[in-house]
Amino acid sequence: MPLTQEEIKELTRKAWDIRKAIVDITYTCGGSHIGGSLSETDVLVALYYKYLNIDPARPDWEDRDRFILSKGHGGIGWAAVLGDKGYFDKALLKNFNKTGSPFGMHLDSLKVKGCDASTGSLGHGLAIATGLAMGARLRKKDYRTYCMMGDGELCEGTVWEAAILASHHKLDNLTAFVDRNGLMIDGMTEVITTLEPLPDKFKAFGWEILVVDGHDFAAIGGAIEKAWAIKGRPTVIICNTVKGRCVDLMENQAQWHYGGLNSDLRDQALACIDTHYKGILG
Ligand SMILES: Cc1ncc(C[n+]2csc(CCOP(=O)(O)OP(=O)(O)O)c2C)c(N)n1
Repeated sequence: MPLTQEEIKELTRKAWDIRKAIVDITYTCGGSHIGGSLSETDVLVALYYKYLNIDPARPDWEDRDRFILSKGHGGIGWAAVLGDKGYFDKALLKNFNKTGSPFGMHLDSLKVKGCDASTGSLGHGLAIATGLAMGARLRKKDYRTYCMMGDGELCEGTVWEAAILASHHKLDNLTAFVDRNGLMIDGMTEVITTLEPLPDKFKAFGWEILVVDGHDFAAIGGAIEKAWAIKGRPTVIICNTVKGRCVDLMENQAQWHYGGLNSDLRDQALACIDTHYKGILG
């Protein structure tokens, strides 16, 4: 069922909070992969606050949906969501990436509740997700598996090995997202290693392809529900996004792949985010 206007507003409010949390945590921890964390936010918010069948009080519940953040460097955004969902006390994020904290820059499934797989070395999340989706089928479980990859990450050959396997096994319980912000660590994907025509590449591997605006909750939700209905093959939702989304000085800037914030920059970033959302929500 399409999202209602009220649900879209709720998700928008949540994305506002999460983006501000990403900026705050980046300030306190000294630096993060902030650009790609701001681009992935809306898909994470749609999943965690609407679509995933999860119970933060039971992180190991066998029938929960699985989510793998294959672009593990976006862990700061994922941690902000998991903390807000109640997997752990979000006050712990004040020590994010500091010595003794359970949170490294890339989340560790042995230390962080709600994190189903440790990632960070790019190119492995889709293979893990493929295994989880196969496991659901073998054990006759109804849970779905979701995996988010970066577009730069698609340069890893292991992504395509997993894509072949998932398609061979007709894993229609698997949905992948590509955070298609057009930038990788050091510049534009199309300058460094051409990915387009990306939909055709996944199509050739036997996947169903949906392309959406990755900052539009109605579009993200519509695609997730479409993927549920597709039988006999996995689906990839290519989400067109903006790296650094909502912070003017960071938007589409490769140098904000990773960065730290002093108090002036933090205040500037928070003000940008507030202006963006006040413009939408009033
Ligand atoms: C195997 C591996 N090689 C290199 C890196 C270093 N690295 C971290 S992020 C990144 C760029 C990834 O680009 P993209 O997937 O587009 O991420 P996003 O723009 O969404 O942040 C690289 C090369 C890594 N984490 N793992």
